[in-house]
Amino acid sequence: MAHEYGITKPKGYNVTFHYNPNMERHHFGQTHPMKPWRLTLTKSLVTSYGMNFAMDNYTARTATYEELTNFHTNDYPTPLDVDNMHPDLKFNLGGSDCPLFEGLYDYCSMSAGSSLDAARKICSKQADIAIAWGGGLHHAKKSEASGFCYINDIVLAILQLLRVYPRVLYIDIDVHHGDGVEEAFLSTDRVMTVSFHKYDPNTFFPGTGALDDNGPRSEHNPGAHHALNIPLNDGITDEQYSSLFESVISRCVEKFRPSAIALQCGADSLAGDRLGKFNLLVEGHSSCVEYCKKLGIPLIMFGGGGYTPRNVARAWAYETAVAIGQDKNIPHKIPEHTPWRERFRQDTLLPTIEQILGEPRQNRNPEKKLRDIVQHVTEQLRFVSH
Ligand code: ZL4
Ligand code: CA
Ligand code: ZN
Repeated sequence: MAHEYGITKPKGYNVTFHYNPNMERHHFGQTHPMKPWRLTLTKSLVTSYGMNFAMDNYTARTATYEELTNFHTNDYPTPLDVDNMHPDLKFNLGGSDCPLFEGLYDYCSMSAGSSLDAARKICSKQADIAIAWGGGLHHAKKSEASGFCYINDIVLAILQLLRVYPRVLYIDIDVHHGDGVEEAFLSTDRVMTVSFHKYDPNTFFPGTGALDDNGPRSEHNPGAHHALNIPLNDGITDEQYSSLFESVISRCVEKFRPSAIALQCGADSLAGDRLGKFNLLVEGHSSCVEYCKKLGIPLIMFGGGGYTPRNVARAWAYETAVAIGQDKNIPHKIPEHTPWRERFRQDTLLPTIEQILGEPRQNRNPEKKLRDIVQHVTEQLRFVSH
């Protein structure tokens, strides 16, 4: 079974994979869209292709209370420990989006622990690319849960990176606005945040992230102009998305000169997602990872949203292959011995839009709108130089 597809370590760079097998045992509730077992499905594809032979694999630690409070307030993580009877109606805990469930505190500290481990491997230069699919929970605030997120593992990981790297570029391709990460770094010029998302303030969560929302623009705020938002409409295609991504990110890299990149790979931007509304295929989604990898800047990759588990697993497994430079080599037929293989519906790693949706969703993103976005970004970046 080992090396079945001839997968070996990449030459000249190192990839680390941070995973905690206990995370997926947690349940948000019967019909809640967030299914931690999508991580099992992802891991199952990664190992059945033999990708583990090309990376350093780590069982992620759980983050400590002290680590969690590097961003969150001291009184916030404790009520997450619902097993010790702390249920609390403050902090937006216990609603339908952020329910209190058995083992919640452990789940959160595993997610944060894997992202922190990944960040530390980047800091110590033991990894050029570090992967933490259990992280990416971008909505959590300092002392508030929001949108299925309780602890902001991304903010914690970026704070870790900032100990070593002068500037971090945060990129968020989840279909939702990365509001928690944006808010955490609004007042610093050491972190630039860029979120691509569906934007409709009246009907789509969280309703923030308009094009001209670039943070407080006071003279005394060094973080001014360092928050970028790319609001999109339903049905955007691979071609439009990846060309927009390259236009925006190339300009950010040129002006901001990041010393590390943190990429949130939320898979709810894929076609056929239970919550998302785009027409992206794994090819388009992963082209963003490929682009970031080619920049040759230390890269940390997080998971995030993704509510059709079989497609989440496809995307994150394929993006793991991109990270190790094996995406062109692995067969597109899902290996026969893959655990849970029957869950994938089709036996291909890269289904077509017709296989996923039948009929593609109507595209409501005119080219003119996308050009205006690039124009606005270019104008914002005139204020940025490092
Ligand atoms: C559900 O079926 O838009 C939660 C949430 C629970 C189980 C049964 C309860 C039924 C969809 C969503 C009532 C559900 C009512 N159950 C949910 C304004 C809302 C208030 C809550 O990918 N109702 C809130 C959050 C978003 C809202 C998206 C994305 C996270 C991420 C990173 C977070 N909240 C309206 C919805 C269900 C549920 C079915 C749901 N919640 C869909 N969208 C939301 O960016 C991980
Ligand atoms: Ca986003
Ligand atoms: Zn999302």
